[in-house]
Amino acid sequence: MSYDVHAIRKEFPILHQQIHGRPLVYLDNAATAHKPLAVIQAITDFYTKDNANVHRGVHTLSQRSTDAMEAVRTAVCAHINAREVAEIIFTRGITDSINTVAFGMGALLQPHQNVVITALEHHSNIVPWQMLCERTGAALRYIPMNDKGELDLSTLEVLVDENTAMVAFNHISNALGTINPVKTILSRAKAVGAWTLVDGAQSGPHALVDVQDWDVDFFTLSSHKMYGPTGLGVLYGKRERLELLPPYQGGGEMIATVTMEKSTYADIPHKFEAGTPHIEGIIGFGAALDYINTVGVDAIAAHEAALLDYATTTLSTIDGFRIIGTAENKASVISFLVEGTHPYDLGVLLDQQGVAVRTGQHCTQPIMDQFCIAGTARASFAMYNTFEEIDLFKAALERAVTMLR
Ligand code: C6P
Repeated sequence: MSYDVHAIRKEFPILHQQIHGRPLVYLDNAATAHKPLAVIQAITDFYTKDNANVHRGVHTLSQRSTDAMEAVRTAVCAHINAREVAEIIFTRGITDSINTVAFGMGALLQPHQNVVITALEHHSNIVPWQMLCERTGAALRYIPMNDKGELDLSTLEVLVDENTAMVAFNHISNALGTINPVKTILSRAKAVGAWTLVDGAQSGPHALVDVQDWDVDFFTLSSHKMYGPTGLGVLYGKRERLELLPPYQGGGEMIATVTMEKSTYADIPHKFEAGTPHIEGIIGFGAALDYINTVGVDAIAAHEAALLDYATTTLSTIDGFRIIGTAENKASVISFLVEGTHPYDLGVLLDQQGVAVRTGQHCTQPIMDQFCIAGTARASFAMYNTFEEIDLFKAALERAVTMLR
């Protein structure tokens, strides 16, 4: 069946509105994606029929809430092909997932060891490792990138050595769209016995990941970038790694026993899920996963790749248009500058014409520093974007540039 983008758009009520008298053209999907009716309905149904705390009650509503939440854990397990459901932990987001691992490694890391990240990371995959290295005296290294925004893997063998405890990097860069050679990096990390973490914030909505095929130790997903609710993420970890990590937060439901002197912890995944979880978010995320799988991740990726090609070609005809991040292997993100204009001004003038893009550093200041720029404007595409919207975006950008020059 051909990809019916107009049928898909009908499922996203937020898209059908005017902004400043113009139809909304939403191109800020790398920041957060919109929610289909199935997700909105699942959350409404939960509060209308089932709302109760989970794992805490014998009453019917609590049982229903618990079953609904645990069904989503099972769905996530299947979606990324984890070995077992207990390896799926619900967190507050990618940031929380990475902090959980980085904090836990504080108990394991030795001062002579090192952690390797890349020059292409979001702040949430830099700062937690800096904090860990400051606490433990370990060194933080990073794999550099070239002028196209691709990682320079010639340095891999030197940087990842027998003292490397962790290699942590993203699958797809949010700032430039670069798709990183995950298996090559993982293979080097495994050769020296290092642990591995892949940040899947930007790949979750666009690519199917098989964590057993990758043989990665930790993998993270963000619900809100996958058409689900905000405030929810997933941390996948291999059982043997999660069992070694101490928990990041203490509280209710993460314990086995508590006395006034000492506590023992529950088994995974509960050891890492202190407090009442984001139940409605998890249930909404389950509906989002169903929705993505019904449309088909491969079909979504093909549609977005076509949008990326079209946008790259058509926007490049604008005088002074420059794409930051021109990797061979790219996802549907275009970070750009236009000569003689500031990205912030472009963002404001595009918004005046109904077009939503993100401007600034995109939480990746080191990337901007390497390109010697203050920031970019960024357009990022999702399953519901159309070729007509790219034409509207181009026309709006041309008008903005004319006004600013
Ligand atoms: N990037 C963007 O506009 P949280 O905020 O925890 O859900 O996700 C953080 C994060 C981590 N890694 C990558 C690669 C990301 O893209 C993000 C979120 C958004 O690019 C918001 S800054």
